[in-house]
Amino acid sequence: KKIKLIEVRSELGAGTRGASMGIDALRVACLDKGCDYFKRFNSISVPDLNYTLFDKDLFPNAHHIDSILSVHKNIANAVEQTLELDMFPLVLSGDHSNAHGTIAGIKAAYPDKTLGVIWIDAHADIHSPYTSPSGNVHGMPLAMALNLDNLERQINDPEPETIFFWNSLKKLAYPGPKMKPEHLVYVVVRDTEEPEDYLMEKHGIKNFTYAEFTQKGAARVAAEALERLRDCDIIYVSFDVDSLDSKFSKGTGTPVEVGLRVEEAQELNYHLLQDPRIVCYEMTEINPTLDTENTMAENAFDILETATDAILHREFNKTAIH
Ligand code: DIR
Ligand code: MN
Ligand code: MN
Ligand code: MN
Repeated sequence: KKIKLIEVRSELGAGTRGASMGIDALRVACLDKGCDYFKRFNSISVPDLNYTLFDKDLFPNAHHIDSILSVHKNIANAVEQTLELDMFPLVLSGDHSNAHGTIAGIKAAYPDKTLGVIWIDAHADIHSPYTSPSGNVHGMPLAMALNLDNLERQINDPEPETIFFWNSLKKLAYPGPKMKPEHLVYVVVRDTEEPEDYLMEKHGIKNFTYAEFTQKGAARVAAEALERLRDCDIIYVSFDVDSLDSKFSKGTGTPVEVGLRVEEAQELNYHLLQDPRIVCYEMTEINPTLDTENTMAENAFDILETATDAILHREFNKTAIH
């Protein structure tokens, strides 16, 4: 199976500007390391709408949610089309709200398959406009995919326009929930708000904490995460670079202490991506404007190369066996 790079520069969901340059920072890191990575794969760029950034106050409980709906439609189309061409969509994206567009595209390509998601992140990203303390949509993609408003923990009263776009996003590409809470697995989530804790507890969503990760090791965590998704036909892995410890992720909008080392992230991604059910991978939230030496993108690029090797190696194994 061939990999296709899908470049999504939208940073509309982030609270800090600059993640739209993350892909270019990865390209610079690649050149500086003398790699030919970006010459090896076809790539397409999904149009973004960052020029609407001046509208920030229009939707205080979900900034830019109007433009984000358009961006997600574009992402979903690109991902769906790539899967239908029997290629592997490897999404490089600005901010993590884009992951919902990716999930919508996967569901559009495989409406009858059961989708599992492995979310490697410092954050749970399961807010809605009703519960978000920041109004930043990169904290909401999983609630869109799961169709969760979490009104039990409502703290905001979004305007009708916000609710209109929110409901449109939840319905994008598929009329109901695109996945079930029991088919979501978190890795190293460690910076959550109370409404998110409530949902994680209510639905029994598994989070492999960093303490559990260091105790069990990457291989066992990967095996256990995949085993939890045993009922799933297809799996999507979403890698937010702030899953890394803040020592290695200065160039991201919301760095958090006590997270993965670069080598640990490589090992985790390598083991996960051995599973042939994984149909799509995403890396997100690289913001080179916060990073003077481009260290964030260099670390992320090392992880991207390992993840890519795992996808290619897995396909090689499959061909070798059959
Ligand atoms: C926080 C931060 N939970 C929010 N979320 C981030 O604003 O909703 N997600 N940074 O990646
Ligand atoms: Mn995230
Ligand atoms: Mn995060
Ligand atoms: Mn099940």
